[in-house]
Amino acid sequence: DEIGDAAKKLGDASYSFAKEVDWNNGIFLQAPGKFQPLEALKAIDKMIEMGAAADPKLLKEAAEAHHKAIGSISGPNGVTSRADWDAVNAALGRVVASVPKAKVMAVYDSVKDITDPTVPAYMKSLVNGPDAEKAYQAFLEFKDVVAKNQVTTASAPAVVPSGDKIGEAAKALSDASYPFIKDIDWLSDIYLKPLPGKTAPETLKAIDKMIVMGAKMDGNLLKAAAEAHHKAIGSIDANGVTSAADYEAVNAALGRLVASVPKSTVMDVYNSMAGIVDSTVTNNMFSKVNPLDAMAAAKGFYTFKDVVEASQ
Ligand code: DGD
Ligand code: CLA
Ligand code: CLA
Ligand code: PID
Ligand code: PID
Ligand code: PID
Ligand code: PID
Ligand code: PID
Repeated sequence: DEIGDAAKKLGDASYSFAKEVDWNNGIFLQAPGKFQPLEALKAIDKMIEMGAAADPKLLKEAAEAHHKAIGSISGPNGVTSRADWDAVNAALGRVVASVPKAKVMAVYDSVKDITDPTVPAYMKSLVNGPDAEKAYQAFLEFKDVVAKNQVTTASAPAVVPSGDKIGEAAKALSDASYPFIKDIDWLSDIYLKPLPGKTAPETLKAIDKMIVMGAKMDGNLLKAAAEAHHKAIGSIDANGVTSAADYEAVNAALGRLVASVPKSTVMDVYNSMAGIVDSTVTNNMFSKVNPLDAMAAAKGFYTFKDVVEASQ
C-alpha cells in the first residue's frame, strides 16, 4: 500500500537518526516538562479517544509490529532492525490514517501543552543534528501520504455487553474496592519513578508481554474498555478519583478484556511483572493506604478473577 511504500522512504531518511537515539536512556520516563498530572491526564485522555476511534485490526497489527521489533533489537542503544523500524512506522501511519485528522491534532495539541518548549532542541542535541533534520523532513513527506489516505469519520463505537456474569461480578468487586481506590494518591509522581535496580532492556521484556496480550485481545472489547476509561476520566474529582459507577464500568470492561485472551497470556504478563517489581515497591504502596481497605479490595479481586476465568 501507499503508506507501506512511504514508510520505506521514511526509513531511508530516518534510520541513521534512529540508531543515534539512546533508547535505553532513563530520561524518557520523565515528564517532558513540569509535572502536572491533571494536565497530563488530559493529554492521555486524547490518546485514549484516538485509540478508541482507531480501526481495531490496524491497532492489533501495530502491536504485533512492535512485538516483532522488540525481537530484533541490537547494540547498546537498543535500536530495532531497519526492516522492523519501517514496519513499525508503516503500522502506526495506518493507525493514524484510520482516525479523523482532528483526533490526531487533539493529541498533538494536548501533548504540546505539557511539553516544555526547550525539550525538542535538547533531544536534538543528543544526536547528530543534520540526521534529525533529515528524519523530520521525511516525516513531513510521510504525513502527506497518511493524510491522503485518512478517513474523515471514526470507526463505529464498541458494542458493550450487558447482563453478563462479569458485569455482575464487577459490581461486587467495585463495592469491595472503591474505598481502597479513594485511599490512593492518584496525583503522586511516584508512578514515574524507575523500578529499583531494573535496566531498560529488562523492563522492556515485561512490556513486551503486555504488547503480546494487547495484540490478542478482542478488538471490540478493547475499544469498549478505552471508551469506559474516557468516560471515567470525565467524572474525576479534585483528587483524580472517578465516580463509583464509572469505576465499576472500567472493572467490567477490563474483566471482559482479560477473558478474551488465554489464561497463559495473562499469566505471562503477571510473571514478567512480578520478576521486575520487588517487594519494596508493593510494601511502599501498601504503607500509603488503609490496610483494611486494601485487604477488602484484594479479597474482592480474587473472587472476581474466578468469574473471569470461568468465561475465559
Ligand atoms: C518534537 C516532538 C517530540 C518531543 C517529545 C515529547 C513528547 C513526550 C510525550 C510524553 C507524554 C506522556 C504520556 C506517556 C504515558 C506515560 C504514562 C505513565 O520534538 C513541535 C513543538 C511541540 C512539541 C511537543 C509536542 C509533541 C507532540 C508529539 C506527538 C505526541 C505523541 C504522543 C507520545 C506519547 C506516547 C505514545 C504512546 O512540534 O517535535 C519537534 C517539533 O516541535 C519541532 O517544531 C517544528 C514545528 O512544529 C514546525 O512547524 C516547523 O517549524 C519545524 O521545520 C521546523 O519545527 C523546518 C522546515 O519548515 C521543514 O521544512 C524542515 O526543513 C525542518 O525545518 C528541518 O529541520
Ligand atoms: Mg510508541 C509515539 C516509543 C510502543 C503507539 N512511541 C512514540 C514516540 C516514542 C515512542 C519514540 C513518543 C515520543 C516522541 O514523539 O518522540 N513506543 C515507544 C517505545 C515503545 C512503544 C519505546 C516500546 C515498545 N507505541 C508502542 C505501542 C504502540 C505505540 C505498543 C501501540 C501499537 N507510539 C504509538 C503511537 C505514537 C507513538 C501511535 C506516536 O504518535 C508517537 C510518535 O512517534 O510521534 C511522533 C519523537 C518520535 C520518534 C523519535 C520516533 C518517530 C521518528 C519519526 C518517524 C522521524 C523523526 C522525526 C523528528 C526528528 C522528531 C519527531 C517530531 C514530531 C513532531 C513528529
Ligand atoms: Mg490501566 C491496570 C492505571 C488507562 C488497561 N491501570 C492498571 C493498574 C493501574 C492503572 C491502577 C496497574 C498498576 C496496578 O496493578 O495497580 N490505567 C491507569 C490509569 C489510566 C489507565 C491511571 C489512565 C487513564 N488502562 C488504561 C487504558 C487501558 C487500560 C486506557 C486500555 C483499555 N489497565 C489496563 C489493564 C490493566 C490495567 C488491562 C491491568 O491489569 C492493571 C491492573 O489493575 O491490574 C490489577 C494495582 C491496581 C489497582 C490499584 C486498581 C485495581 C483494583 C483492583 C480491581 C482491586 C485491588 C486489588 C489489590 C489490592 C491490588 C492488586 C493486586 C494484584 C496482584 C492484582
Ligand atoms: C504544525 C504547523 C504547520 C506544519 C505541520 C504541523 C505539525 C502537526 C503535527 C505534528 C501533528 C502531529 C501529530 C502527532 C500525533 C500523535 C498521536 C499519538 C497518539 C498516541 C496514542 C496512544 C495510545 C494508545 C494505544 C491504543 C489504545 C489507547 C492508548 C485502545 C482501543 C504544528 C507540520 C502540519 C505526532 C493514540 C495506541 C495503545 C492510549 O501543524 O505549519 O508534527 O505531529 O493506550 O486504544 O486500546
Ligand atoms: C499531521 C498533520 C495533519 C495530518 C495528519 C498528521 C500525521 C500524523 C502522524 C503520522 C503521526 C505519525 C506518527 C508515527 C510515529 C512513529 C513512531 C515510531 C516509533 C518506532 C519505534 C521503534 C522501536 C523500537 C522498539 C522499542 C525499543 C526502541 C526501538 C527500547 C527501550 C502531522 C495525517 C493527521 C508514524 C519506537 C519498539 C523495539 C527503536 O498529523 O495535518 O503521519 O505518523 O528499538 O525500546 O529499546
Ligand atoms: C528541533 C528543531 C526543528 C527540527 C527538528 C527538531 C528535533 C526534535 C527532536 C529530536 C525530537 C526528538 C525526540 C526523541 C524522542 C525519543 C523518545 C523515546 C522514547 C523511549 C522510551 C523508552 C523507554 C523505557 C521503557 C520502559 C521503562 C522506561 C524507559 C520503566 C517503568 C529541535 C529536527 C524537528 C529522540 C519511552 C520502554 C524500557 C524510559 O525539533 O527545526 O531530534 O529528537 O526505560 O519503564 O522503567
Ligand atoms: C498466584 C498464586 C496462586 C493464586 C493466584 C495467583 C495470582 C495470579 C495473578 C494475579 C495473575 C494476575 C494477572 C494480572 C494481569 C494483568 C495484565 C495486564 C495487561 C495490560 C495490558 C496493557 C496494554 C496495552 C493496551 C492494548 C494495546 C497494547 C498495550 C493494542 C492492540 C500468584 C491468585 C491464582 C493482574 C495488556 C491494553 C492499551 C500494551 O497465581 O496460588 O494476582 O494477577 O498498550 O494493544 O492496542
Ligand atoms: C488471574 C489468575 C488466573 C486466571 C485469570 C486471572 C485474572 C486476571 C485479571 C482479572 C486481571 C484483571 C484486572 C482488572 C483490573 C482493573 C483495574 C481497574 C482500574 C481502574 C481505574 C479507574 C480509574 C481512574 C481513571 C484515571 C485516574 C484515576 C481513577 C488519575 C491520574 C488472577 C482469569 C487469567 C480487572 C484506574 C481512569 C479516571 C481512579 O489471572 O488463574 O480478572 O481482572 O480515577 O487517573 O487521576
